[in-house]
Amino acid sequence: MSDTIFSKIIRREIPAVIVYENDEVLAFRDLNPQAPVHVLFVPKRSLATLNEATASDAELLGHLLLATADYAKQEGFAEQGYRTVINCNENGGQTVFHLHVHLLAGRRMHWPPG
Ligand code: DGP
Repeated sequence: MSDTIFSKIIRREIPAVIVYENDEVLAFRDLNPQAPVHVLFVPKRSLATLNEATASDAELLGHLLLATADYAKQEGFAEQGYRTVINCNENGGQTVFHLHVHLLAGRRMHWPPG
């Protein structure tokens, strides 16, 4: 199990603006926001990258996506739209090796992403 800055946020050892939590998932504002809303959804049980996920993690991955959509609906921007991103390893631009979903909203997104 990887111990990263996100594990420390989950354990409340370092501060973060926590916006959503349930038994499996914690969500907090990204330190370096790329949109008016930029929230990171992390599973409390850490996987370093999406590559480490196995069939036994299917429920956890489901919880991660459901929490993201739940938050978007709760905050009122689900209808207008948003983007979710999972970066994986070097070419994917991953810098923190605790699996996380970026939720970006509050502006029109561009395609293709950079
Ligand atoms: P990624 O590149 O997909 O691994 O995204 C990591 C994100 O984590 C990046 O957008 C910046 C954010 N981040 C890094 N360190 C911290 C931190 O200490 N607190 C918070 N809230 N976000 C962080």
